[in-house]
Amino acid sequence: KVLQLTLAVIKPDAVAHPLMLEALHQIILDNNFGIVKCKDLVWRRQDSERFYAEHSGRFFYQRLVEFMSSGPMRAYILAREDAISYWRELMGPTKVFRARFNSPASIRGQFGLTDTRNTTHGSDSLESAQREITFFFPDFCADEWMKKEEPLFRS
Ligand code: DAT
Ligand code: MG
Repeated sequence: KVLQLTLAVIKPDAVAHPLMLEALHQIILDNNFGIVKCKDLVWRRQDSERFYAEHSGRFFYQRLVEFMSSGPMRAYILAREDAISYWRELMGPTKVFRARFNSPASIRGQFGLTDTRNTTHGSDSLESAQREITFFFPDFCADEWMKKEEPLFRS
């Protein structure tokens, strides 16, 4: 098993509720992620469009873009063994109905409101993790960080 970095985002629906934000932050800590970076930010509409360009043309795209630029978000770079798939697993399925009924203990199962307002984002592959980390944290160099910091997470 190797240490991985992933990009996790608490979306505007959850940041709007302090208790939900706190609960999600605690889930990150309870699951043994290292918090490498964390920042609060608000997207302009064009940030939202650029980040979700792969979905342009889908029926939910306008709704998604508007929602993601509707208020503050919190972005994390998280470190853990298998961080990418582990965080995806904690989030649960994209669709709220599936999350509620098939994975009720997952983040989306507990907190998701609709298919769009689904509480969190997580990178889904090594490639998207790299791209998304750079999207949110342009000054962050993963290679440098791995070289310098990995020993801290070995035990
Ligand atoms: P995920 O966020 O699980 O990686 P995705 O990459 O397929 O899911 O889609 C990105 C976001 O777009 C998702 O978090 C919410 C929105 N979305 C996806 N499918 C949707 C749908 N069928 N209806 C409404 N919104 C949707
Ligand atoms: Mg996705």
